Amino acid sequence: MNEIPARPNNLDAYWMPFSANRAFKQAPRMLARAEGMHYYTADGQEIIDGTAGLWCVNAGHGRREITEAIQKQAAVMDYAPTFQMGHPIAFQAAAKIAELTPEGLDHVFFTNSGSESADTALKIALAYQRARGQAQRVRLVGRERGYHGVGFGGMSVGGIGPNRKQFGALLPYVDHLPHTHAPEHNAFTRGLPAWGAHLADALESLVALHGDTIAAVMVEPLAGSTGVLLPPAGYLRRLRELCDKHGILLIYDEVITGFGRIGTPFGAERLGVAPDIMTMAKGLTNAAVPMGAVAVHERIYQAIVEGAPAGIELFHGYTYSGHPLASAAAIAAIDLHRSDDLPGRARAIEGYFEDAAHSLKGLPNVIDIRNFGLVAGIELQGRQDKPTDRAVRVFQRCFEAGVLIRTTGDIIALSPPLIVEKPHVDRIFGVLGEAIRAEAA
Ligand code: PXG
Repeated sequence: MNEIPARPNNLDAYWMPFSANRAFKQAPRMLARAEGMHYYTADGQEIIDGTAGLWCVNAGHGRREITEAIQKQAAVMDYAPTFQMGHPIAFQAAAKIAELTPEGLDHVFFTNSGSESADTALKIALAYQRARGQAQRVRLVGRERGYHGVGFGGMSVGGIGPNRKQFGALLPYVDHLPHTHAPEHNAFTRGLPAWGAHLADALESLVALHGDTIAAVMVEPLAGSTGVLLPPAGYLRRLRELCDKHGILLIYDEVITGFGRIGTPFGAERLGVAPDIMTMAKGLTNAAVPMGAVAVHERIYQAIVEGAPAGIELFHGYTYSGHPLASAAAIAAIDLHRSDDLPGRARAIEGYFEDAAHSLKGLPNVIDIRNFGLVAGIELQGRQDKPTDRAVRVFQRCFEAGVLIRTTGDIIALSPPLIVEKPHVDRIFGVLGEAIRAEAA
């Protein structure tokens, strides 16, 4: 068997995603191995994982139970179609997910990523409105700074300018709510900010403008990749009420908040407001095999499936929807989620994590710190001439010192695996604090 070299000598062929390819290929940073809370570089340097990969390795790296489930399934049946036929493990995985989702969200459509989950959720929302005789509801509403992946639906409903500007006209009939980030009112808040519930009322203005043509609103219950933007207390309740009042579906993108990240299986529970449709990915399989899913309320499934003439009810799906290896990984990951009580572990350490995050207050250029569950955002004052540069350099310093953090703009985001322990928290924030200080010197 050919061994894969830890340091490949041809870096040209791989066009890396969301990366500065030229800079990376000048000074590559290679991760070669992972276990528990750590990555290891090709040189054997230990790097503590402050971000659970990309918000996805919630149970920690290299969990034996998941690896073995994948190996076992690969030996039994590598692949089978799910169009007009089935295999038991996909049904088992769907049932496991449905046990974990909020009441009523009992039907699960499989995808392979968060992006596909976002687009699937939007398509289901449109199909539902049509099925219930509201075909005029063709508009989709997202939120500024929202991230729903990179498909045309998620990108259009998403609200991140740089992710959109290379790609032309995007989807028509899309509008956006204002984002909820208001440091002038909420800087250095611990937990949900008090100011800003009324920002949900912007949906009333959109209804005034567009009448009964809005099909769905999609938001992250807590926005992660755009720099940790928290929902103000009462905001989601208000959004829910307005959606109900106006016949609009509420979709939560739980790709980051799902599977224990904020102390309950899904964000909907901790935040106390349930959606009609929920997307997930990442922690679903602990990222060991790509998989996404969309959980849908009984009412929506019934309207689309029971309401259709005989034959295919929803003209949507992927070759790999319910892939056997991904299904095996999902079942094992959800079993671990329960047996390790990952949401409980996150809750048990979130206070310590919060204190550690806020201990960075007062360091040079730190203009805001915000946190919820095992998510923290530390916002730096960017350099006027070179936005993002300060955070990138802090990232590099941390990496060299053996701590993986994530940056977006001049915001640092932390989201460690939910198995994180106090000494890991001390180390992550200790190294980060030193890096912020050194960068100001
Ligand atoms: N929705 C949300 C809320 C996400 O955070 C996606 C959809 C898309 O998922 P896929 O699997 O298609 O990538 C995401 C992904 C970051 C970062 O640095 C965040 C994501 C992806 C990559 C980097 O914060 N989130």
